[in-house]
Amino acid sequence: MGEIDMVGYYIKMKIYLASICILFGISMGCSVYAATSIDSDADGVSDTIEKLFGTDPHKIDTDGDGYPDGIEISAGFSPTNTRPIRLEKHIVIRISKQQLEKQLGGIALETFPVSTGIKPYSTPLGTFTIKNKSKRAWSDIGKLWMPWWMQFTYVNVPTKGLKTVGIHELPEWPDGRKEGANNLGHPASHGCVRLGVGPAKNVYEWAPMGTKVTVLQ
Ligand SMILES: [Ca+2]
Ligand SMILES: [Ca+2]
Repeated sequence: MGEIDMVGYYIKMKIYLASICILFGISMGCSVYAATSIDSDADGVSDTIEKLFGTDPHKIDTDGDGYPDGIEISAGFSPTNTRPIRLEKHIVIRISKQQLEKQLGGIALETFPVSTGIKPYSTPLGTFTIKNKSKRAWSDIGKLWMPWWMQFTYVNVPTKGLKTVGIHELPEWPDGRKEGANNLGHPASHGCVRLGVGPAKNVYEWAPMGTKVTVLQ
């Protein structure tokens, strides 16, 4: 067993206890990818998504390695291989749809509404990686707080120089005001990608540093 395998098995051990919540149907904050579809084996992954992963929608642990499909997918591992194979995490932002998609191994797990940059501050298109994370970052340019901040690129703002661009929760001002969720679903930011309360923390905790971020028109 190589070093990478050892790390993988250690992580799998750490998530083992969490599998209890799937097996016994106890709500312990497990990720559930079954919101809009049938989940025949109640493992937290819809039949539709199981089909995409090639797992058995009627079997809680398709590869028989002791870890339910839902737990393996939630932790970023292949649910069809007994070895600890990590699948690539990828955040895809579609400006035309004003949506952010969490992909694992090329399969869309969840989609959330966003607000991207309003012209002339359109969110830059391209492929980037998460370069910096902070649970609560301050914007000197916007004079506002950005909860669950994940920077993925820079833009050059005339007279103000380089400005970081990232994904974050609806912003908050020092006087306590917070941007309303009614400003999701259409461009409203100065370049960043805003997520609602809940999805922002979800994506922050799911995506490690270095996660690929692709912004499409
Ligand atoms: Ca299932
Ligand atoms: Ca398994």
